[in-house]
Amino acid sequence: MAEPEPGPAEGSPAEAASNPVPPAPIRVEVADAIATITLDRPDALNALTGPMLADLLAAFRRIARDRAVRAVILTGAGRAFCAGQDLKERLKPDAPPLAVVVRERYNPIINVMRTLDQPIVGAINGVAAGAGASLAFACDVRLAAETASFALAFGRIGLVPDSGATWFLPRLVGPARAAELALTGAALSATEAERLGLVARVVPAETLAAEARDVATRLAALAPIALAQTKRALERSWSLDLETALEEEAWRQGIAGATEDHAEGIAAFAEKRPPAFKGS
Ligand code: T3D
Repeated sequence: MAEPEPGPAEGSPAEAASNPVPPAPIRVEVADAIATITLDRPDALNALTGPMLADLLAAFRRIARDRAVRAVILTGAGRAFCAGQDLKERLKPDAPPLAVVVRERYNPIINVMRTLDQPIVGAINGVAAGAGASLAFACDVRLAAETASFALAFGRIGLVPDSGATWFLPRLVGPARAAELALTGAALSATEAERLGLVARVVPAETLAAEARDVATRLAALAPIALAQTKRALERSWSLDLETALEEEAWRQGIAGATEDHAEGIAAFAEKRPPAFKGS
């Protein structure tokens, strides 16, 4: 009897090639200075697995270093934006402790999003639940499809809102509504989210991608250093008194005012033409 053909040695490049690890479902497409990140696991409502979170963090870190990218769009494939942590992954016997997961997988993503120089447009195409809602809150500008909804679903599985949810929500909608939403986990429709100021605008589902692209295109045409400083000033404002905020604005204006882009902006205004900002 013939012996079976020996396979490639375990762990060898040949074995890796014959058993390729399926790519983590994060899609990143860069075009016209806009990076579009799509959470692409529609059958599980884009629930986040460990490899997905690692890829999402890597994608944001790459974008942070890429001066050719001037704006980012974050969206989900299919009918959901993101249903938060993949709960089935949590059932695995080797699932890491929750505090470790939050500290090592989620928090770095929220931190990189909030410190990114480039503005992030969240195109919230469907339900954003649990950490999926937190990802949406961490975007700079949120557009929601009529079909979108938000739910701090943590309480229903005996958890505490995380990934920045308890920090963003009171700042976005005020303490009273934040407490209600965080404690009850009640779903918020796109229309209610707009009324509360949680999203900038609600648009028909079929035009969401185009509208998000339009906002990102306008942001990508602006002066990158001024945009980055604006993001930082807004972020810092929460923890500053007015006097310090005024001083920080003056300091940031000094930075923006010393850029070639500012000179270009003034020249373009005088010459009645659109400015061509270079990020310098
Ligand atoms: O490690 C850690 O846990 C720390 C980090 C925690 C942060 C968190 O995000 S905790 C919160 C986790 N998320 C949730 O609790 C939300 C769970 N999902 C839902 O409550 C519902 O799916 C939705 C309200 C989002 C949508 O409901 P519905 O009726 O439109 O859809 P569905 O039928 O429930 O889901 C469709 C499929 O997606 C279904 O798969 P199946 O059964 O057809 O094969 C469902 O299991 C799957 N899915 C939805 N959410 C998740 C999920 N699979 C894994 N994990 C999910 N979070």
